[in-house]
Amino acid sequence: RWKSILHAGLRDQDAPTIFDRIIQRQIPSEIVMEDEHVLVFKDIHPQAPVHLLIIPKRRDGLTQLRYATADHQELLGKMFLTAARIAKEQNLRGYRLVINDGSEAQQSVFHLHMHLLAGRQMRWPPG
Ligand code: DGP
Repeated sequence: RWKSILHAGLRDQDAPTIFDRIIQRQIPSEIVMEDEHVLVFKDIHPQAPVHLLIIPKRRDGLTQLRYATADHQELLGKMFLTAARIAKEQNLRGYRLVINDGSEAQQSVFHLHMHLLAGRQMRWPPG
């Protein structure tokens, strides 16, 4: 079955992810903010005192940032503005935004997401 789906032009990672179940409230998560387009919730494996995930509610082909087109421009801008607004609301002194694209970059969930990390001194380069 997957073979025929792949032949239909879909990528193998277009299968639903755990984030769909979070969006649909089929599994619990600590939701910080939600609107029509984006959902923000706490990462289950926090790498900093504040570790949020900002995701589009409709994946719309964005398993990875690399598949972004001009059609996604507004959504991508929305994700950045959401991060900046939350950082302001939570009075974060400094914060880091991360998008892992591809397994070499340690992407594990193939539904575009932006990590917002804060609450501790960051180091550079990241591991
Ligand atoms: P990445 O490695 O960039 O694909 O990040 C995926 C993140 O998703 C990772 O930091 C852990 C988080 N995550 C995975 N499964 C769940 C889950 O069921 N709930 C929550 N809240 N976060 C999850």
